[in-house]
Amino acid sequence: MRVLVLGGDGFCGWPTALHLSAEGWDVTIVDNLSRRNIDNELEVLSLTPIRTMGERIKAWKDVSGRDIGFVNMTVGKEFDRLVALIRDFAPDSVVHFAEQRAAPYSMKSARHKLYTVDNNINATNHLLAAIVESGLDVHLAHLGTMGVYGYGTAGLRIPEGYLKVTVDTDNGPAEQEILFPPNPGSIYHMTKTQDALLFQFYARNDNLRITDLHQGIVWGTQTEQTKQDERLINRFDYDGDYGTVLNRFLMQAAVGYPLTVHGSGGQTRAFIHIQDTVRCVELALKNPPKRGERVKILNQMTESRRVRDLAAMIADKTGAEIHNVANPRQEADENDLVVANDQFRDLGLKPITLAQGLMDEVTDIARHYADRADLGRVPCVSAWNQRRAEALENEA
Ligand code: NAD
Ligand code: USQ
Repeated sequence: MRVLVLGGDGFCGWPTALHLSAEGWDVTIVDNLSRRNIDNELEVLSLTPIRTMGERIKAWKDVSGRDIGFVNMTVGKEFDRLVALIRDFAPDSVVHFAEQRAAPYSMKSARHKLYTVDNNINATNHLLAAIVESGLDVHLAHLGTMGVYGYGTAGLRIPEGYLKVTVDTDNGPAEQEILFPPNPGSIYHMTKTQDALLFQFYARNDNLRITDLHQGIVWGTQTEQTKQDERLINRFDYDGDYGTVLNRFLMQAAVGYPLTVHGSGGQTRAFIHIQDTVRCVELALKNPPKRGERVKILNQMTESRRVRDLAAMIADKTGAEIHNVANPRQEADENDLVVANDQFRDLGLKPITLAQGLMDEVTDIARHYADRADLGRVPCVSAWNQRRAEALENEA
């Protein structure tokens, strides 16, 4: 089985490429290394010492004896090269991680909004059009987000992607399943809701086989493969733009920085460990939709937690202090979140729980590499709007 991993140098993409290679897939990574350039722009480095793509691939060959290919390409800008690559490599599947994925980065300035929309929507549209152009029957698995649902669903158990509604017709009420109404909380999340429309269109118009994985916030760093050699280590983002909440709290606890809870911390979010991410992608690739079927949508998350409860759990285990700081985001202070994830459980996923993995992450990664941290990069300074910017200034 052959697979292209678009965005395979990133936090989720690199361990996925290794996992699929270890499982016997013939893997080629496509990435333009834009994430590494954004580190240069933001003047911050991954907490873990990630190696160059060349060193990573060589280390994997040393450890496993297996080859992984690499193509440096901007998906969304080099259409003819992309079509040629799909025709030459003839993948069974493409996994699409190649998007700008940080909500705070997407809200930093007008330029960052434009870049995120341009990069993400063009990447997805080029990929879909290229698969059609190639004439091959390629299954596309895209990494989407739980954030497409929004966080004000008033206790509704979020179904896997589609919503059952009753509509009035001339013959009386009729049931329909519609794409869940999009309710994005940032420009980044908005690009994912646009992706969903592109998928719906191409699946119906061109019979493309597409799976959209609505993933929660990924935590952890290492997988079975990235642990095998320090040269394979995965990236760990802790800065105010790219660091996600749980990994930030773990790093903050390790370096003695008070945990930065935004507002009351009543925001409830969905989480998944990176090891489960790579397993879910493999399960999705092994269980594609049939040609002519609608887009298969799965909720790729394993636990929902409130931000303040996460902070309390980590403080309890580590003795870290908690600071409630002004929230730079325009978001609900308190929300409930109940999510259906039956499909992955039915496919055999046995999730890693927060209770099992948290302390390993603090000691093996966050404390181990603490001296690489630049504490000046920890605060979240990207404000969603003028009102939020003023709140941050007043607090400073
Ligand atoms: P990441 O930024 O670490 O990796 C993305 C990779 O894609 C980077 O290596 C980057 O260089 C590459 N890339 C971006 N645009 C590209 C383009 N136009 N052409 C070629 N390469 C390009 O992000 P991640 O955390 O690995 O996330 C991967 C995907 O998973 C994203 O689409 C994100 O929306 C989704 N996701 C991530 C999380 C999370 O918590 N990290 C949660 C849910 C969903
Ligand atoms: N938060 C804090 N303190 C912090 C950082 C964040 O309280 O120091 C809060 C935020 O205000 C927010 C919540 O934690 O309410 C989650 O923030 P996050 O940065 O961890 O996650 P988010 O911006 O939603 O984005 C991340 C990934 C994105 C993915 C998304 C999945 O960067 O790629 O799509 O998680 S989900 O949240 O399910 O939409």
